[in-house]
Amino acid sequence: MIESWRWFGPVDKISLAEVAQTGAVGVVTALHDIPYGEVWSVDAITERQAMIGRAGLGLQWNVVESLPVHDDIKRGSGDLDRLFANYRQSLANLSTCGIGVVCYNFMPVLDWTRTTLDAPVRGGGTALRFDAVRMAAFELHMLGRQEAEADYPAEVVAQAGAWIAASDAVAREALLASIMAGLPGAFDRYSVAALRETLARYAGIGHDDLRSNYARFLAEVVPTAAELGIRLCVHPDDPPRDILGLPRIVSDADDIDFILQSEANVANGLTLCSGSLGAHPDNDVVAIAERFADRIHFAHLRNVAKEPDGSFQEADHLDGDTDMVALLRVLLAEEARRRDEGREDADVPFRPDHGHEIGPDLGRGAHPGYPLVGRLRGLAELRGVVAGLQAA
Ligand code: DNO
Repeated sequence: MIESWRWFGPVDKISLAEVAQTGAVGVVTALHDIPYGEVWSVDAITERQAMIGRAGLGLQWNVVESLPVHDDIKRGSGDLDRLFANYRQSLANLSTCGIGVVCYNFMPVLDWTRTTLDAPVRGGGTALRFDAVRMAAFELHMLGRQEAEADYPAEVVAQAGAWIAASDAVAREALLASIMAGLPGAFDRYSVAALRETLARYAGIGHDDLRSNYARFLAEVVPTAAELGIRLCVHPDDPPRDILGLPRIVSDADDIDFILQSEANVANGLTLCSGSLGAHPDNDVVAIAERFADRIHFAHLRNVAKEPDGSFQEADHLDGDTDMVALLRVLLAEEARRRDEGREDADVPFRPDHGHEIGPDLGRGAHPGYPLVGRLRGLAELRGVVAGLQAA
């Protein structure tokens, strides 16, 4: 397992020196300032590599997260030939620079979505939370999407009405900002009105349409990735369910099976995100990891605790609903299998995904979910489990 750390580039509040202090050796990053759909040039990539290398800390950019897929590709309209060509060119440039693992997602419009960025945890820390009542309040009463009533239990709909009635403008603004916080780049933060317009562009696009647009994307880029020796790895939907009336198609084992079979090449792989998959009540994350082990090129390790109404909150890395020890056992067994085959990609890069804000994290203003100490706690715990399993 290659201990890695997500770093958002020069804007990150956490320095590369601090990343090195965590013990991680891999840096997971992206060129967030390049607009979606444009080519990542060799110059831009090497500049970022030099920045990471220049620090002289023994760090290396080992995973791209993410090379974003333009929304036109997801919607299946627009100048797709240009977008596919650009994506292939970016892959070629990354390969020229020696970077071989590329994560992306196929979530329409938004990326990961939470309603609360500062849910209190023991001792005064904070955690990310998806609250079904607040999400319903947003959809029904801020966005005005009446159809959303069918997406929530009656009890949640009623509580959403109460939440909105008791809320003030500040609370509603904070809810919107929390929902938008998952978008990593400098682009595409929506106001309620802009979000409504963007959602309208998906009218009539259902699961099957999105799946066929996805299959087309894979057919366009996987052969190039395979030739270049790049391993693509899709990140699951977070949360793994439709939201805002948008279809989501990377949520469970059936979805993953469809994706991996649609281009049956190892270059078409999966980011095993235990937290995203673990938020679905029917997903057995350990079983999913076992089933698709040979296509896992990258792992995001974190945990969530689910609640009966569809809410969930991010738990400590070894706590929550997924048995992290069992999951690591599966990943280590897969690495051993690859090693036996003499494969160069035997070691799976992983990063401690998200973390609570604790101690000195509070008030430091790191990217939501990405504080230093909370993630370091996760990394240290995961490192301990790996060492224990390897010694057993
Ligand atoms: C959340 C992240 C995701 C991920 C993208 C990949 O913290 O894991 O935002 O980077 O979905 O494209």
